[in-house]
Amino acid sequence: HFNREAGEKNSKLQLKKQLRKCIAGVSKLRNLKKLILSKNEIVDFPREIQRLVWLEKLELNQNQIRVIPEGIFSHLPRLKHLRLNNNRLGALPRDLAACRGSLQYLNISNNLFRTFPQPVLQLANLQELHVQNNALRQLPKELFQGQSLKMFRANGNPLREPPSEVCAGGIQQILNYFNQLQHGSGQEDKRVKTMFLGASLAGKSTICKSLKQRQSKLVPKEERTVGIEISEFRIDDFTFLFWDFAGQLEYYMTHHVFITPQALVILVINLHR
Ligand SMILES: Nc1nc2c(ncn2[C@@H]2O[C@H](COP(=O)(O)OP(=O)(O)OP(=O)(O)O)[C@@H](O)[C@H]2O)c(=O)[nH]1
Ligand SMILES: [Mg+2]
Repeated sequence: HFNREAGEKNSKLQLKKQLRKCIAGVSKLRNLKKLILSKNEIVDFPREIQRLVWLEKLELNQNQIRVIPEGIFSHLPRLKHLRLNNNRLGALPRDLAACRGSLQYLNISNNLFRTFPQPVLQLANLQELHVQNNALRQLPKELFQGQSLKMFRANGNPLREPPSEVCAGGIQQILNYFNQLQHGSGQEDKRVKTMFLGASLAGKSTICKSLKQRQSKLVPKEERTVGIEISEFRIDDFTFLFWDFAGQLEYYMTHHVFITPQALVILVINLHR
């Protein structure tokens, strides 16, 4: 039970592991600057919080919140510190952007985010961001292009873009990665290793040659491939590095050394057989 008098005296309210689901009346504490509601069993985001316009610090971590409705953060323009970690969130409301001038710390780790929440990109003064242990595959490069972010944690996500290995290196590594993609040394980034694999006499060299000459070009039976024949093939500014493997058994021994994961593989099969 909250009463108004109490609210005018106190600027901080901490209720950990004490309340179950309901904090009705908290908005009477008009002058509240810090509200800590960690480790409760809150399921529905307490809408009353929108009335606490002086709030600077809000902690709702370790609850069971799935959704934050629109229209809360637009009333909290002084919010500096927001902990939402260890909930069931998959998105953030658009009006979080209203905290763009104030919010410095945001923790949304240990939630269910599959895509990066776009409203975070609006937070121009964000210094510390925690997104660990979600289901993020991609991070937007805009996040790292601003000047404010000093500390970023993203471990425990199935990241591919940038790869987890890059993210582990920190903000500077991530920036370098994006910059390299953007200004990549032209040629180098547009080379595709292309491997022609298949049984002996399957028609590998025939397909390889036909692609290069842009017309069907049967390789005579006597012209068996020896080892690996490497050639180039250009389409616009892409260069395909063709690796035409010999199909004869005696060459199989060394092939695995050249078969690399980052490549386009064309498996040739003789359908006639
Ligand atoms: N009719 C027909 N013959 C083909 C075709 N593709 C390949 N051949 C013939 O099949 C034989 C083998 O073709 P290659 O392209 O040399 O096959 P490969 O797999 O490179 O052979 P190795 O390098 O020796 O393993 C040649 O006599 C080709 O002319 C096709 O699509 N149709
Ligand atoms: Mg061949």
